[in-house]
Amino acid sequence: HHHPQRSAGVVGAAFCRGQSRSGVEEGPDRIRAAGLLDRLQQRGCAVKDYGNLVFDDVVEPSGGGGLRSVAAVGGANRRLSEAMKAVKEDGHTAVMLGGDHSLAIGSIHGHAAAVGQLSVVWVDAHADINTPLTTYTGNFHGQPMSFLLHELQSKVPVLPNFSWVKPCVSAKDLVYIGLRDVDPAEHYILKMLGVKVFSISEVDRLGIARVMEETCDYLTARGKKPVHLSYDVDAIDPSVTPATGTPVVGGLTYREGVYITEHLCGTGLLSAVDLVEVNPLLAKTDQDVQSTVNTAVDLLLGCFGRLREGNHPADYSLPEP
Ligand code: 5AB
Ligand code: MN
Ligand code: MN
Ligand code: MN
Repeated sequence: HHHPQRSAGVVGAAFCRGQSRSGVEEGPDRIRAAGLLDRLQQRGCAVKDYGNLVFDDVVEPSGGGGLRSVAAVGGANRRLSEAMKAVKEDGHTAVMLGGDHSLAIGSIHGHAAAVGQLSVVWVDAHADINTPLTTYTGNFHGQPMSFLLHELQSKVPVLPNFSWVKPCVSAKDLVYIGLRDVDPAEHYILKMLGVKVFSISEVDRLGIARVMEETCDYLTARGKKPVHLSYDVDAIDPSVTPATGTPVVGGLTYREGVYITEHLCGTGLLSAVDLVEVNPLLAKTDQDVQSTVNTAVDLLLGCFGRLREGNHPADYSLPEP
């Protein structure tokens, strides 16, 4: 059967237990309420909304070793992995609306389960590559990449509700953009594995256009693989996206942030995107919430072909006088 060239399969993951601040679970509904689905459809993009996942109530085992909500995070990501796999098997470009960034475990795992080897572009102020043994906050939203990388498998203990997770990404298929708050252990891991990083300093030095060219050259040098874009809104400067749990000064501009999505869309390789860490309860004003949510929508529209130069339908014709 036929799948349209570009369709969005949207999964909401209203989950906050990968970190400590409530409100990030409102992300999916706030992003929908800002008109994401309508605006994709107006652009001629077919949309299927899979709704918000229902997560089991989980009783945490005692102990836990300082890790927050380990069984809940493992269980939620298992469900999300199955959902993302199904969205990909239905032929869509998958959109995972978070929720906190621990959800990248299930999102990327499910994506890889459906399509095989992936490239991952991780846009974030943070590297989110702590292991459960290096984290000093205990928050899983700072750890997802450690569960996904083949190269870190021997450093990651098996945790309650995590035994289903199989590493599925190679370090050479991962590129970071926007980093500016990296823990010492994370910095060590990035250097040890030789991960390609365009920190915010490289964005300053090279400009975002060259960063994106080099990102795509690097990832496609060993063959073109489907791209998973994992976009944390805290990559963008907090003056633009203040409603987020771990803001860091000196981030990407709105224009740099959107450019990343336009460029990746233009490669034709974008296969799934996460949009995470929108927390409407952490803004001081409603305008701050709107700015954050509207930016999230614009990033997603960029992933589906919206160009700031303008667009027109392929069958457009001028009215005759
Ligand atoms: B986010 C920190 N490195 O491990 C940690 O927002 C922050 O998904 C993680 O990027 C930030 O808790 C997680 C200190
Ligand atoms: Mn099908
Ligand atoms: Mn993150
Ligand atoms: Mn972050």
